Amino acid sequence: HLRSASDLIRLNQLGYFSNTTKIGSFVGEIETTSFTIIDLKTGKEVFAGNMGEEKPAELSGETIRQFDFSGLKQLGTYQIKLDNELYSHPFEIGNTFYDEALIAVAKSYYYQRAGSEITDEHGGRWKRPAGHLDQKVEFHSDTKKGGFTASPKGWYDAGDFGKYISNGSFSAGQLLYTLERYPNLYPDGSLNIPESGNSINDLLDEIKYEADWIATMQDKDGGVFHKLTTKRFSGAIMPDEGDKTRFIMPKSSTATFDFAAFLAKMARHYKTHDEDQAQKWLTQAKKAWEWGSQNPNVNFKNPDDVVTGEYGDDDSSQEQFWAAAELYACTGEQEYLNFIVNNIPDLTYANGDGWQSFMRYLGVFTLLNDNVVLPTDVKDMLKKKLIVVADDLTNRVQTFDYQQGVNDFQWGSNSDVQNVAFVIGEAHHSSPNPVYVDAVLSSLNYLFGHNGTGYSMVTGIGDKPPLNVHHRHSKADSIVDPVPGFVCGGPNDDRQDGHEVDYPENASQMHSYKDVWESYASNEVCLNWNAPTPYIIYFAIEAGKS
Ligand code: G3I
Ligand code: 9MR
Repeated sequence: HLRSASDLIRLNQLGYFSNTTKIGSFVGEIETTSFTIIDLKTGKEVFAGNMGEEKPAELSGETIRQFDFSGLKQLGTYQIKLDNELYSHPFEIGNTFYDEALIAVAKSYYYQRAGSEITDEHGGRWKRPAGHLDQKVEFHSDTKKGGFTASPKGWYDAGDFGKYISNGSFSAGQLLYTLERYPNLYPDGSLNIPESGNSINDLLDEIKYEADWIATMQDKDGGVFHKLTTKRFSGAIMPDEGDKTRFIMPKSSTATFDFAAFLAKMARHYKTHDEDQAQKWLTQAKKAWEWGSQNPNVNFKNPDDVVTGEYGDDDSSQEQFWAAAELYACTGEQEYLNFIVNNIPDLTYANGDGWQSFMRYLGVFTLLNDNVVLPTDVKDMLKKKLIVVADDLTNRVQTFDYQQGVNDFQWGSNSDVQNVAFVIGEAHHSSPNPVYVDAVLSSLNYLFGHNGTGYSMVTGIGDKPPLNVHHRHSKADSIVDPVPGFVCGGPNDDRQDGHEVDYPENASQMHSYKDVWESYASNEVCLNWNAPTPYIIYFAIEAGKS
């Protein structure tokens, strides 16, 4: 009984849980104020309701009416129907509709492996030869080192083939935190990667592939090189076709602290599997901390002949706080505790808070873990601050057009929406509140189609996912479907690619998105945009059960 879907009805294209709130939106003008829901198995109407008042959705520049169908609890597959002519994307009411996405968003990291063949067994249609072995990488002249070093493995950052320490550490750290919260997520065998069957958690195995690269990026003095990239971006080629020289770029304070934080965290997670390896990482992390503490203002700027991603950030204090938190959690040493109590960060969320500032939350989450011993007043204060910011974020979610936490859409806005949900999710673990659950669920609704673009924002997932992401191997292989499981950047009001992309005239913030390869500013994929996703999907699955 499936009818073709209209883009004017926006909802979570995967589904809704039986007992949670269910909201969708209709965009545009229509005579009717009522809606019905059709059961696709029988073709029968099983639910009827009235849409809410028309309201201007400023961020998308549209008029929308929202409708609430929380009353429909019967498991099944459905379409919303309006005025006998418009049908929504099909969606489920059930318990398993997130299962495929949960696997895909973590599996995406395997597909990003540098220096590794993607095999038929583990990669299916997206198998490919290894690219960028990085066994002999040249030091850029600005490092003043000369010569070469081996820096293999790790994940490609995004749609490009660079490897960037800040973003790699931050993303891997957020994934590790997810395992701290949900240790049973992605057990051995669940991701079908080459390490499956070694009795170690599959996501942890995947993260180790990144850790092995990250650990190569430290200089003898403890400082950490910012990135490993070519001088310019390549065209849309397959990884194994890259033939331009790759360079180790100069050191930075942010990369050094991110490295320290991540490797300390990794050491903690890996101790039971390989004590020696864990000890090596911890030693490296401590050395990085020392260098960073003595050199907190070495800000990275691209050398004159380099244009690849800068990941510039002139304030390393958030990274340093995160590093102190992880090193303290590992060692219990006074030096790190002193830093923490003297540098408690402001957790207030501000528009534009992106990857540069999210690390402070990671530090706080680590410190709030029951196993981490802190003076009681410090722990209480951190908890209070977390609740204050979560209440503010929840309020934002409830206020903005499609119940998403963001009203200022910049590069990678989909990650901002998710990181807001992540913080709210952590507040819920600290102080359970049904309002927090609703806010996380509605952020996921946004991600999977209840938004101003009408797309489910994850490749291969949902009825209308992006097909033309800015991801070089997805573009260069001859397969129509992009490599699955990637969250694309999402609406970006700055439209830095505007000279190449035909955005709608006077595009609103939410319409500053285009599913075309050229749109690197709205439709690229990136490690850190996928990093919050496993957590929030799993949070939702747990919430849906109760
Ligand atoms: O912070 C300012 C904000 O204060 C201002 O209001 C706003 C409006 O112009 O701009 C904000 O800065 C933006 C910054 O992202 C915020 O994070 C810059 O304009 C914007 O150009 C910058 O984009 C970064 C982009 O690289 C270009 O350098 C993204 O954050 C970053 O995620 C992205 O990362 C790239 C890597 O460089 C290369 N690999 C792919 C990856 C994903 O696209
Ligand atoms: O393709 C590049 C993408 O991977 C980067 O994230 C992005 C931002 O640094 O830049 C893209 O490259 C574009 C370049 O910055 C400007 N000219 C067009 C390039 C894409 O075709």
